[in-house]
Amino acid sequence: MTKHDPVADLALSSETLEAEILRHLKFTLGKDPSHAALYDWRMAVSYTLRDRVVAPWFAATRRTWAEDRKRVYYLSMEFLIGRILQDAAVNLGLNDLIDDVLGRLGVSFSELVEDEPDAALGNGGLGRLAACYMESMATVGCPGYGYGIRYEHGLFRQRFEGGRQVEAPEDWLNTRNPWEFDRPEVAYEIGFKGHVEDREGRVRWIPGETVVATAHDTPVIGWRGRWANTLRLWGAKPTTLFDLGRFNRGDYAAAAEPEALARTLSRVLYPDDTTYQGKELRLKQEFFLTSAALQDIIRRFLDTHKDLTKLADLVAVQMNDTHPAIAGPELIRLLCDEHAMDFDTALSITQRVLAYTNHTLMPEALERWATYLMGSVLPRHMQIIEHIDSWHRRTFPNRPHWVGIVKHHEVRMGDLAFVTSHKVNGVSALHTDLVKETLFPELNALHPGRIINQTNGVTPRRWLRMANPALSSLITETIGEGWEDDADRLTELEAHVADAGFLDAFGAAKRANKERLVAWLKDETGVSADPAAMFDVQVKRIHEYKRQLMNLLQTVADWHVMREAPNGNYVPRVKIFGGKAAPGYYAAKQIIRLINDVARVVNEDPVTRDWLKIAYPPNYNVSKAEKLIPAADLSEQISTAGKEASGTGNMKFALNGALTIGTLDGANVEIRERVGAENFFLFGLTAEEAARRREFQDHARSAILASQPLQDVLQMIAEGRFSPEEPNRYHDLVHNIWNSDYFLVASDFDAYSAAQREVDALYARPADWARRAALNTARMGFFSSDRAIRGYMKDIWSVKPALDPEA
Ligand code: 26Q
Repeated sequence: MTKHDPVADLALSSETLEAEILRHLKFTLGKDPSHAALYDWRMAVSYTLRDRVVAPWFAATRRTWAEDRKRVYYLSMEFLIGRILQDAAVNLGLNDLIDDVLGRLGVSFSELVEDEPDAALGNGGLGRLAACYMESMATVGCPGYGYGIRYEHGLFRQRFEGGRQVEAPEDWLNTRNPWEFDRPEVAYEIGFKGHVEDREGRVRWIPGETVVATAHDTPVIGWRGRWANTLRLWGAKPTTLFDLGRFNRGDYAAAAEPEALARTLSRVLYPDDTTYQGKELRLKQEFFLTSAALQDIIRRFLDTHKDLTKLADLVAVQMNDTHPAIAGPELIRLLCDEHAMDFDTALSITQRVLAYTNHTLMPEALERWATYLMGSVLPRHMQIIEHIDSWHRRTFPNRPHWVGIVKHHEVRMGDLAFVTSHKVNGVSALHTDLVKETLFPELNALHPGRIINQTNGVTPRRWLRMANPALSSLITETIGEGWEDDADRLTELEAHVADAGFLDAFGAAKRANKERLVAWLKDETGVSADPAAMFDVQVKRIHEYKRQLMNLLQTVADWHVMREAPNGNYVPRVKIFGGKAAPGYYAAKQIIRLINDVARVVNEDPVTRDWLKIAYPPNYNVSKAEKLIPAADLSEQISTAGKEASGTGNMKFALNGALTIGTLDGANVEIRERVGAENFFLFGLTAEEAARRREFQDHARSAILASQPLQDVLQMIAEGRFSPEEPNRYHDLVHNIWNSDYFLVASDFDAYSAAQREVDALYARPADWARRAALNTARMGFFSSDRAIRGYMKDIWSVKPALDPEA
């Protein structure tokens, strides 16, 4: 194998770069530099960078073909990518050069970066994980494709009116998307409904409706441009454009029907991330993605191979949760009905190809489809699902009677995904144990070894190098280059944590990030924050199990103490919240409103103004995370133990030198093991204790009665202290804590408060704080998504990296 240095290929003089940008401005945008708007410059720079991605992209694809390599297909209903421009610049090593060149042209690169809309094609953790994994596959040289839906509208935009969440449609495709290549020639028909014909054993599905899936490709470039993969997003188009006959007869609505069905399919991302609802359109979206992807995969395989029984030698398909779990039945259908294979062979190939990642234990989030709906939308698949289930029952006669893919007139997608896969993985050590013990105990006993763990990871390129240039420069000055794609090297920082000069520089980087955030917070929320105060941050989707409410109640308790004893000595804090609630999730929306109501009262209080501020910038998304996380001192990871599968925000914060206050939940357990118990503020019930605590009838009431501070806080809220215009506003919320409190806010409240006092005590010793923060950064390398992807490649996909780590 010839060794060449693609990094050298990327080397670019500033003159060439400038000429390329100006050429795009002129010929792609049709603009004279003197008349170019911010938008024109952004497009010109984006196209210039995209041009640089093409060579490594072609090279990677050619090598995969030439070496007949096995490839990975990551099927996900969500890819929460965020902005691409600066990520591409950083990975190509061109960030500083572009900054210079644009500066000379009188254009601000950071303004261009801020002008790009976020690609918010995901809800939260699961979608962002898919984006980190795409970037890591490109960095380690794992031949792979992401398959998703090109939603016209991503996750809704959030604003607050009178403290309440108001949703508006997101519109990322409003301006041209310079990163994608349309592939109108790559198109597949996707069917729905209709009936099944059986002619002497030759079964065929005759759909009643069809749409066409067309491909839109975005190249995903890895670190230093050594490899690139493709994110292929499917858009829906009508099969028949228009029924002219109907139109001429005056039936305008009916004439546009096929068009309407198609457009709704890829119109909008479902904004629920926890409660599952059996909506027909969602099932159609899931099948749309899955069928298009599998048809594309088989077509590509057959381009170079004949024998589909060898499919698993060249193809690994990863299902990101059960959302694409119709892949099992669909692959069997394609193999049997379209390629004349027998059922047993097709099932066995399917199992060797597919694998399934589980991201949740919460029963209300598990996908189950009513058999009548599945039978009506996908009649052939319903038959195949019944076949798979009876095959499994026959093959495992000792399968308990309550186990099955189809039960109580529902298709259980988790069981379907399990049975049609060769590996099932959880996303943290604790979560994987719970998947075995609580979610699939019977299937785990029948298929020992099928369930494995792959602890989540995040990409250090975006989440450290790009988002935190101040800390990144310090790291490079201290341990040299190359930690970005070899994050274990961050441990070399440990040798410097006794060095006062290094700790000062570490503190100064954090301080610089906080100063930037202060200006931004003022702009976004009107709240003035002191950069010397502790920045205490909880940003994530709003959900009861994540316990933003416990954080807020504790904040109110602190505020109360300060007001009662205004001559006391308090460690100043800025409490920062961020996150969206699913539009139909009433309890989560009440929590949002309460945070905003409390913030309004607290921020105006002259007594506490030097000690406590609350900021809730609206519309939390990837690009806001990139501003908030590097500026955080304290990371709130306080979910009820046993409920957060992993968390990935927890990793981003610790990597950026925030200390964590958290429960023994999800990946917190492993983060604490790695960074050291003395560098992590642990509190609260364990998963086991939480489950037992819940069985005790009066758990909430007894905890509240035992805690005067909690009683006082609940009383203030119940009396309308924060909602004087409507004193009853939080009656339900407070009533729920007293009488049900499934997520154990009351039971963990005192332990949480005590842990917060430890946090205060340490923050009052800046050198000790800085040392522990630096140790967090130094010991977080394990949580790089490169490590996670290598784990998937070895344990699930059996794919060897095309780039050896030394290259
Ligand atoms: C399902 C059916 C219909 C409509 C929507 C959905 C749906 C959509 C998104 C269900 C769940 C999700 C997202 C789940 C998610 O983000 N889970 C998180 O995954 C992260 C990555 O593994 C973990 O770190 C988090 O702990 C987990 O909550």
